[in-house]
Amino acid sequence: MRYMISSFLLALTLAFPMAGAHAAAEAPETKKEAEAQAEAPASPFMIEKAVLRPTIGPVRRSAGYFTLHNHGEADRLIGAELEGAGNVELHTHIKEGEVMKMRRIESAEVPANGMLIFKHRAHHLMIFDLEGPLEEGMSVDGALIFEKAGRVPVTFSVMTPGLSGGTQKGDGMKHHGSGH
Ligand SMILES: [Cu+2]
Repeated sequence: MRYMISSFLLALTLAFPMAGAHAAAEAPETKKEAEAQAEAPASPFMIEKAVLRPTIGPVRRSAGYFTLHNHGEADRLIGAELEGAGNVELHTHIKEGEVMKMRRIESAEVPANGMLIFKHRAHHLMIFDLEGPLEEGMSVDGALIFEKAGRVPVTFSVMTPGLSGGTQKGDGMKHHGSGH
């Protein structure tokens, strides 16, 4: 964890040191807090609307979306993982003439105190080689991987984004069926 900590996080860190030897000497309440924090390491990110598209028939592919709020310094999303998926790539859509095309991207910028939005027809996660189908209502654990903040766990809900309101306006409800 090499990211710069905000004053809020700094206060937490000072109040509840995570170093095991020190924590062992703390009062029980404080120890509990320290343990809770150790399980879910402090992250400058708040991730919402983490959604995966249901799979279609035998196709073991999906797309993932989320809205990330960054309350810290700038970072870069450099990868993602999903339980039961062989591979997850970062993709974007670019317009070439009249045609929208998908391109793999190596990373995506997370602005300081800003947002990173993955949504239909923009940046999105492409999920390959799923072990089984993704059905509406399922929850799937995964993680987003950042250059500075490291691995940040996230739980995705499987739902059709157009029905969930999980994507931004102007997004279009239509889907061409190939999981993008
Ligand atoms: Cu794609």
